Amino acid sequence: MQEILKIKSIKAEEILASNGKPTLKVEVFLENGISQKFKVPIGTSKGKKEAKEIRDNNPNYFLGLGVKKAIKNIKEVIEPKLVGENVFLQDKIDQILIELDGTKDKSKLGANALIGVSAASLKAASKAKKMPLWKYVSQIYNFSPKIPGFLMNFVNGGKHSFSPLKFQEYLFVIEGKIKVLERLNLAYFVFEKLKEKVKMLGVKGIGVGDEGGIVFPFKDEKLPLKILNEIISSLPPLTSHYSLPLLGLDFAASSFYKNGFYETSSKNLTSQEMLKYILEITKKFNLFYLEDPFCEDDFESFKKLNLETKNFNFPSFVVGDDLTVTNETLIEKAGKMKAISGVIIKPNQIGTISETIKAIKMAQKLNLKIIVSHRSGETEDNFLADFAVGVGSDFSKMGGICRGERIVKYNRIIEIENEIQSI
Ligand code: 2PG
Ligand code: MG
Repeated sequence: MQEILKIKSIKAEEILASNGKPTLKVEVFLENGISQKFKVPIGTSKGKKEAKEIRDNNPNYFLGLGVKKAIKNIKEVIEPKLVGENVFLQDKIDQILIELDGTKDKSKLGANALIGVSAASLKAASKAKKMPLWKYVSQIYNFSPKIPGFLMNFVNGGKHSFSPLKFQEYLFVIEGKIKVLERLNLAYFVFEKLKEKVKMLGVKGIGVGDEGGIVFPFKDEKLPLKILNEIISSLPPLTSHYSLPLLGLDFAASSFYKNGFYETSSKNLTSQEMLKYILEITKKFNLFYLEDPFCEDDFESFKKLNLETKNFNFPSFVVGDDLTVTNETLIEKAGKMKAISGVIIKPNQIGTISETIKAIKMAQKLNLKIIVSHRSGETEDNFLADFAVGVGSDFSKMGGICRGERIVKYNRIIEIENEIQSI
């Protein structure tokens, strides 16, 4: 018999995300007095097919970025319909949200309003069941929970920093074979060495980008790869039992694709030339992970790259983010045409938890690696850590070993590792 616990009320407030922009904090209250909050993250390099967040466009208030309209939608449209609904029926709650909005891209009520309510409901339900969130997610959606590998951000370029680098993220890949604190120990070592090496190049001040990586002060896209590879080969002996960490890139290529060309540091490249360039750096620097290597409409180039990397003698994943935007249909398209071998999952790209789950199930069915990811504008909410574990993701992207809103997620993963072991 399905247990019933009704939603009593929903509160929504304006707070700030890590980039200073307003976002929503949504709290769902249940009839037994339990409540849970979710703080909504914000993307910067967004896919054009992502669900749309609603902003106020009042230039005198946070330069138009206020979210009072989204809050009004929760109070006036969403709350009246969800009060009295059973919090344990997540799919039904999300279906009501989807129908109330009625648009394909969630632009009527706002994806920021919808994901706020959807995720806060999920958190409240897990609290009511007295279960950690990761466990609740794995049980209701039938996943095998696991601690994912880490894709940690060490250098921030593109739209995530003031760096002249065109590529957005230089990632350090730590597979899920060693304990979380050992991984963080490795990451700390690499981050400190990286800062030392960059200083040795004559740089006086080193900034931190949106996701906790350094703001690299040079435009040469290959230089961070060269430096990071040098550091990896000098890692201390404690890692000898572990297959060497590798590097990855989130190119976020749509952000430097202009008028049919990829504008790299040295020259403007056609898609074919970009493919050659990516293959060259992938081989040279042993790149394990290639996210959004082409612009978000170019499924064909993704496919060519995915095919070529299969011939390499080391694993290399081609991953869709802006290409697939956590959308079940786009993931199915990209997966079936073999354009990708992994997929980024971000709940606010699609707008509800149950649609996110559908996207994950589709990716699993097509044998794609699942990477649960933060956004560049994050909050102190650690939801993502539980969610990544609960859906049994292969990897998580939660930022560098720097900035509080990234560290809270790693700290939660440390706790979850202990929770999983004690079961
Ligand atoms: C990405 C994300 C997170 P944003 O492109 O993968 O790293 O960035 O949140 O700005 O879309
Ligand atoms: Mg990305």
